[in-house]
Amino acid sequence: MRNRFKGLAIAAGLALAGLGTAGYATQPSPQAAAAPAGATATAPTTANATAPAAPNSPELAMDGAPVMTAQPGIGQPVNGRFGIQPQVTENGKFAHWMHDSILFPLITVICIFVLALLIWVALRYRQAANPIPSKTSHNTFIEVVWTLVPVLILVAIAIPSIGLLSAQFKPAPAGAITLKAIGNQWYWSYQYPDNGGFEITANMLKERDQVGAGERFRTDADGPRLLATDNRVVLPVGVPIRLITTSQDVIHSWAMPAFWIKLDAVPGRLNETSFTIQKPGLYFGQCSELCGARHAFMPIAVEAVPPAQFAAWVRAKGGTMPTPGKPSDKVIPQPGAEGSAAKQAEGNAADAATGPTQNVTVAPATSPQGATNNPATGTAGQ
Ligand SMILES: [Cu+2]
Repeated sequence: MRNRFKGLAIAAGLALAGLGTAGYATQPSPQAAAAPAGATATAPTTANATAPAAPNSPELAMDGAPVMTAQPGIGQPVNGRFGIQPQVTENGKFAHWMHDSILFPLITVICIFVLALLIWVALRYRQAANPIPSKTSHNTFIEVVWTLVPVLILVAIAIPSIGLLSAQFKPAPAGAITLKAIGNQWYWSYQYPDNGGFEITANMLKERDQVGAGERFRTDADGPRLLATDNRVVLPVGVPIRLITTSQDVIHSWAMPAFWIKLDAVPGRLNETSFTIQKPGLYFGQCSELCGARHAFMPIAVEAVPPAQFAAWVRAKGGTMPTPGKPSDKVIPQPGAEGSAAKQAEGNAADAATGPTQNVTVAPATSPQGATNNPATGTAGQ
């Protein structure tokens, strides 16, 4: 009977999900053709599907394979392991310590204490062992204790907790590099407004048996299944990052467990936080706000590299590095606003014609988007 009910619930869920996708398919979205997973087998192979990866990218080796590969247990989940991923930001380290040293021991002690009380009461005061119950109804001392002790425990937790909360919303300091993450159904696109405003698109890499001939598929060098992306977000180590999120369609959430970051990406709105990555490495995260049929297939891969390598990557993408020491105080335009990335790009190109600025070509990264059928040059964030 329970199984039958479970079956019914699953069937109803699937039916609803089907209705949802049917609705999306009617929209004139560039994703519409790529949305159903099964469609990839029949999708026509576009001309750039077989194009080699950009050879001038410092992220890629000579054969086009990623230079940085995932380390076991770092920046990704591990089979059968409990707990929080190793943290590489200050807030993350503090939160990890708070979880392991305060919250978890406290929860364990309280649970064991309450369970022991319950067992003791059930055994000691059961009818057979205690035929004539006491009529005691008040005990001032015990009542004061069971009010005061929980209050003190909560205050002890609240002090570090509120500190962490405020640290998570601390604005980025001067000299921060801005990363603007834009959620799309169902992939992420990124803009680097402090670096010439170039844009990259990151799609999940499919498995070998899910792509057509000649299309790019995931290898172990790219990262774990469902977490590896075709283009990684590259960020410098030791430099404050201002993360700004927004969305093109529905609410997504940019979540990176190793950075202690989870920031909702809301259409028509900019959310902001900041962090500094302390260790080079490859870190994986996922969209963490239920955003539709392919919610589970829009991973995030961040490659944290030394600042010099970041600068090389920015130049390879056609971007520029901000003047050292100059605060990054650029006003980030709302999506669709007059000063959005494309408009700024025009401005930069005009500067290049007259000023000493170099490498201001803002041609978006051309990467083999054919494998995922997403547009290489989207209108994301416009
Ligand atoms: Cu999403």
